[in-house]
Amino acid sequence: MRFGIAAPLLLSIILLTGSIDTSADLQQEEATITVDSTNFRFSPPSVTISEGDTVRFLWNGELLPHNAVEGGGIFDSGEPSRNVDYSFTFGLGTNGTYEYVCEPHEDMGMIGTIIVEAVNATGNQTTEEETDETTEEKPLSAPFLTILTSTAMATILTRNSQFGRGLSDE
Ligand SMILES: [Cu+2]
Repeated sequence: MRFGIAAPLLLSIILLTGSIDTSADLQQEEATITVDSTNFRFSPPSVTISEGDTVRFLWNGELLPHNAVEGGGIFDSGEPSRNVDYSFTFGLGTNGTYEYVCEPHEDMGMIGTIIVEAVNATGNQTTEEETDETTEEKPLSAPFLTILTSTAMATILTRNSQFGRGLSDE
């Protein structure tokens, strides 16, 4: 009995986690940008990401204070600092090319580029289909139970009448 319940449960867990993993891969990737050993360059100087992805400016114990400020004001890591951990997520509809600078070192060429590519939101459709399949399976058990119950009732009724007839015959 336990196995009979455990098997479908395991299957649905595998299906669920499988779909979660796929959507996570599609929607959330992170590109980390640091400062290279010259102290005046972002590394990598150019990244290509997709809508929904995050850029993370991350450096620790740098010789000089840096920041990352997008030209159009889309993002701004704040005051230049030797230690920065600043993340920015590019939402849907933000596809395009973005240039950002390190304000204290812009003149030295500390400029970076982020290319955001458009994404078609197809990842959600598989999740909806899987939900439909699960709900479709449930109504099947109701008619089956009705048939089973009426068959049992008919058998009992037939036996009772036969037994009754048998009694009266003797
Ligand atoms: Cu800098």
